[in-house]
Amino acid sequence: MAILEILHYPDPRLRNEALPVEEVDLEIKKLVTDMFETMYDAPGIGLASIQVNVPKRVIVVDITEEHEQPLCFINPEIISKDGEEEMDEGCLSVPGFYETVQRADKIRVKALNEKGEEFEMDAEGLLSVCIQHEIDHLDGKLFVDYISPLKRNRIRKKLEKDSKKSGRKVL
Ligand code: K1U
Ligand code: ZN
Repeated sequence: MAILEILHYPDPRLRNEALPVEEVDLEIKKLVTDMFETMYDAPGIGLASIQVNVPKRVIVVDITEEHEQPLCFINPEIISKDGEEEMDEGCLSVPGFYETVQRADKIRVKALNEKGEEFEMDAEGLLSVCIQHEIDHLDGKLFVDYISPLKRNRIRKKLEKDSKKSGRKVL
């Protein structure tokens, strides 16, 4: 098990598009284990592989306080959407900022689990929003892309300053 480094906006590697997983092998299973550990340690309610600089289509989610509903989605696809929902979103790659984003309220998602088995599930509310946020990461998209350029630039400048102060590499 390992805690992975989470990339911070505006790191350009967050804009990479993740490629489909061909086979759920030991390497992917270890990635899933490490992603859960990293998400719980952060702490967060979701994490996408792109955030730990692995461009493969893997996300993990657990919206419960007690860590009792760990969900892993490999090659996730939203097959239906319904309704609209506005929610304040945060992101482990954009630490310290929360902004309101509008997304679908209900979704049906198809994916492989950590055993490589295909499954479908319905999600609504926070779970639905979190899955949509994580799938956006796999396509190189961040929640700041939904807000005004003015707010986005303020966030970028603040995080660039923080990265320089902390000695984090700014690419
Ligand atoms: O993708 C990420 O960076 C994870 C992100 C997921 C998310 C949060 C809120 C709305 C949509 C997607 C986070 O987990 S940010 C941290 C957070 O929300 C949280 C942390 C601890 C307890 C509860 C929530
Ligand atoms: Zn995020």
